[in-house]
Amino acid sequence: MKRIFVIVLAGMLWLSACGAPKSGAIEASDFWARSGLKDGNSAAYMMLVNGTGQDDELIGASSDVAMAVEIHLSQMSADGVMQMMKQESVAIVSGGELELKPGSYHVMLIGLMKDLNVGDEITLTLHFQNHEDITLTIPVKDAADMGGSGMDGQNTMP
Ligand SMILES: [Cu+2]
Repeated sequence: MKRIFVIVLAGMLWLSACGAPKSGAIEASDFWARSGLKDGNSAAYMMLVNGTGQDDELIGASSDVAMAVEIHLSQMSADGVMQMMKQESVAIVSGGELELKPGSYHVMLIGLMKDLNVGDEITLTLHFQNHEDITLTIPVKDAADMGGSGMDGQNTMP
């Protein structure tokens, strides 16, 4: 019995000592949004790294450049059609990363309030289950220059 207790205690110490490197925050990098026309759609992309030491989830985003902002996942359906599915949340485990990129996860900007031209900047706020909001100033780029064709920015309403 005593021996089991010692093993459990050692295990707890090991877990606490070997957690992921902790920056104490979720950090966003490499963010950009695709250009688009007023009343059309666009999408924003980025890399998110969870250095908080605890699992978290991206649960939404908001921006004043679009009528609605949703988290989407683009996936090829069984019959070969690219589809976008709204995600209620996307997990980012402790020490893990979440890459939002063309043809995969993205922040969908639905119903643009104005043209998004290359060189413009938009403000986007990310919402998490645990972490505080992150507000980013995101440059608008030409998706063709970013190696992303994808369908995320097409004028298909989800
Ligand atoms: Cu989408």
